[in-house]
Amino acid sequence: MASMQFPEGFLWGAATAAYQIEGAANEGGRGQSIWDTFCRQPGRVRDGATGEVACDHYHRVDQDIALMRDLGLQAYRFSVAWPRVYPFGGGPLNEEGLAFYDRLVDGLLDAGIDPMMTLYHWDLPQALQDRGGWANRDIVEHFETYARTLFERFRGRVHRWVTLNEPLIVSQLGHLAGVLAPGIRSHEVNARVIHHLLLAHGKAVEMFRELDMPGEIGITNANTAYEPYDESSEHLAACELARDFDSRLFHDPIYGRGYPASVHKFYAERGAPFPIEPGDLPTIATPTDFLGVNNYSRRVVMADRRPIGFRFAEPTLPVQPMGYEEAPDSLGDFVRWVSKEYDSPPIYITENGRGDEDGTEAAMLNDQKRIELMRGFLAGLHDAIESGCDVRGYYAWSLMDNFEWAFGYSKRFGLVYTDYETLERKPKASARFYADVIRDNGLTGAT
Ligand code: IFM
Repeated sequence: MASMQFPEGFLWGAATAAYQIEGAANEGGRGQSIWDTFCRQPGRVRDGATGEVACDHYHRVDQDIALMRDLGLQAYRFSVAWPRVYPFGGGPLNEEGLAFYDRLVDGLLDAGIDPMMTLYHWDLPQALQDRGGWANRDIVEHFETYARTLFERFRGRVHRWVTLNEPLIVSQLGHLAGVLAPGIRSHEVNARVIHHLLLAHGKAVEMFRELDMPGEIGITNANTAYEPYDESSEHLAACELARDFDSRLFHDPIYGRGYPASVHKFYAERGAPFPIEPGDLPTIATPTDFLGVNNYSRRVVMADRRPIGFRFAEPTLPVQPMGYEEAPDSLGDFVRWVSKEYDSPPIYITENGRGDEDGTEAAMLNDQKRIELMRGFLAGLHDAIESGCDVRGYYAWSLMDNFEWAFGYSKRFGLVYTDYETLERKPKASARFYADVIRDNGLTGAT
């Protein structure tokens, strides 16, 4: 492979999320989250797994920062557990929870690693869910209070901020399919959830500007690269519909276009219109500094007569344990699509990676398939940058194996192996591969 150099100053990092790694679920004054509740409900999470211990990052934060430094990471994306900061969502602030993130952020800065803080990565305080969660408009005000607390506390120390992680998954899988917390299946609820997630994002960005915060703020969306089954007009139209429901839904409003008409109509016809109030759409469209892109794969889209008008074709590429096609081009393809669609926003790849089915430690450590796929993803990303896309950094998902939501601990996404018995961390072959990528600022023939 020819050498592929990334632009000077390109940021190389890795990502995690609070509930997936922290553990210490009942320590440090942390309140309950919807994931604590969901995990306790029989049959919701594979093998009855919970995030109670997870990777025990809460107690091993110094060791984990040293690990990042050894890998040469320049940046680290993590999320704050809302119930650690506000155990009941609103009400009393938990200083001990904030102190944990002080320690993390200061440790990262001391190690020369740039922190990217995500405000919400799915662990809503249960107390707020008890009052309707994201379906209740009051949540927006609670999110504002929470965001302000973090902005004021970490001002000048954290320069890159993400409001929400993958609102599409929160809505679709949490409130429509019901396979993630809080496990609701309702169009009516979901329409409200979608709108309030976007509004909370917009309010946080407005506040960031009002406080004249130094640094950058954006949202991270979940994305699939969609390809039409063939070039016929019916499949092309179906592909655009898939993009409306899964891609444009959480991008169009942010970029000032309001909701895609097709999605708007779908919910309105089900008696569940988006509860838009005057001023909401301009707030949601408050300009951001970057777009966070998460991508793992592609889907081929076909026309279908069923209600939405599209369906996904059977995979033709090898399928990973997560069910995703092994599609190395998907990252570059999506970045090219989103750049063209929204006038080339600055982009950080906030997640990208591959999940292995749990197996022997030896097999997990020698993760050649991950290396092969990452190499392909990065080659595609490099191509997209060469063609003019403004991509500024890449955060591999994930730093270490962790709690993969409804899959429990059965899927391993880490560059670093987690032994869940001893909680020992062991860098995989992919960690060494990635350390070389970082050192070389790209892919070299020898990598
Ligand atoms: O583990 C998740 C993460 O929390 C959100 N994005 C996808 C990852 C892999 O499934």
